[in-house]
Amino acid sequence: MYSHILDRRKREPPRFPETKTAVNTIFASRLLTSAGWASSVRMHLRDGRIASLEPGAVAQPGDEHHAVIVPAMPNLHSHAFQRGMAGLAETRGAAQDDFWSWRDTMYRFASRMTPEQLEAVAGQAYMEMVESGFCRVGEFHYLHRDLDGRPYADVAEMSGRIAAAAERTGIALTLLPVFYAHASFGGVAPREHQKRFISSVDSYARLIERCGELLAPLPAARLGVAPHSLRAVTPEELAGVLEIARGIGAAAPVHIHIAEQTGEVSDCEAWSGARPVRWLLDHAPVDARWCLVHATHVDAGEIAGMAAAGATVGLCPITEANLGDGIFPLPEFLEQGGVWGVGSDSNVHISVAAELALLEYSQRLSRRIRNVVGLNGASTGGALFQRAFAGGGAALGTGSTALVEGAAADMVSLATTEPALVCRESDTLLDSWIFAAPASAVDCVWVAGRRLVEGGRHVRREAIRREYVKALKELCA
Ligand code: NGQ
Ligand code: ZN
Repeated sequence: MYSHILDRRKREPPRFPETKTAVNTIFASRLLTSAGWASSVRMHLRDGRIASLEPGAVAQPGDEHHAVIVPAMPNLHSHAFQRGMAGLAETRGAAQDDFWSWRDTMYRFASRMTPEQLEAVAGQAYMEMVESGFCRVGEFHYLHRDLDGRPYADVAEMSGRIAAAAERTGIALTLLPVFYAHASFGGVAPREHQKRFISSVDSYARLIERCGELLAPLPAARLGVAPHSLRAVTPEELAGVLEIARGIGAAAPVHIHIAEQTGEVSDCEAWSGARPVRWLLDHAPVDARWCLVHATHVDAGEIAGMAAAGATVGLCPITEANLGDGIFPLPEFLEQGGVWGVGSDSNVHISVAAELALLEYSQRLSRRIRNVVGLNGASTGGALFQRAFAGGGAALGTGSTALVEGAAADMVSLATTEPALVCRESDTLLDSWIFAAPASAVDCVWVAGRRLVEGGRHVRREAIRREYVKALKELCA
């Protein structure tokens, strides 16, 4: 039961005694603002926000000095529990391995996880996210029921564990409780290994209500809805979920997995006569609140439709590569002005820089050209970073939180002593971080003004790791 977490919160609001939380002044030699790079910037932080930004300033005694500060990145799609099985599905089975055989392994892992273990595994995943430069996670959370598929006494027991892990690590949370009801298109009954995921529209309404209560003490948290996929949700259920989303608020994010696999596209065509993205655009009010996760297999009309709707495409390059999904037609989507962000999805490897590098590299490999995402004369790292940042904010319900006065102080300082970053300036810093630097290029990370990472290490790393090791030993016993 997560009620102990709620009770504890009531007594003692979330805080990080390990970090400075009061007024704080930072001096950055170079800082990436919404208007581009600024030099010699003094920044005052207050109550988790940037109270003032003064470029061209002179450092004052007591200022905390950093060479380079950039915004921290939103991670728009995660299944935190899957961090615990990273590397455990890399042996080919008797038949040809694919997404669906990986999913069987993942289901077996999910079927054993207790609430305590979920909290510990999510804690490790979120800590690694923050250490790599992510400030916020969109948790697409679907492990709702107990090991036998019965509802927990509290419908939001497992969601509470996700919130507790976010609180423990300091990452900002956009919780996306998943609605899941069927094994395939046309309302096929769920399989045995899907029994922990299942909701009815009524039980989902109760879940969303409880999640709202649960997130209330976390000032940066957001709540959205997540119909899992067109495979798992009937059109009637989708309408019910969207009705529930209206109860959260007009701007509540709506996330859905879509068109990740060619098998999913052909099944959707067999069911409806239309491809998945086409079906969705024709039957749902897709707009800027929506995040279409993967959208790997799309034709020209679907690309134009997604861009025109203003939806964010949620690209998860490392997971999509790991699962053999395919390659999103990014150049064509960019031509239409499409919005996209990145997610770490299966969390097989957690890294802001590696997600962005692989996104660009998969395009280079398939198109046999270079600098695909960059505009003429502009840095590719700069373009990748700015676009992923804007799309992530749009998808997670925060809008752009670029480093400007009044914005949340969610930021990363880069270690310019890192050989890969020596003699790099402005956007070539981003190019060199993304394409050329090791993980140690991240020095400090602040979320809501709290310095959670120092010298590349989360301030709670040891304790969080201990809890993770204990949970993994239990799960692997
Ligand atoms: C998930 N993951 O929900 O964790 C899915 C697998 C499914 C990805 N699609 C389950 N990458 O899609 O049916
Ligand atoms: Zn996913």
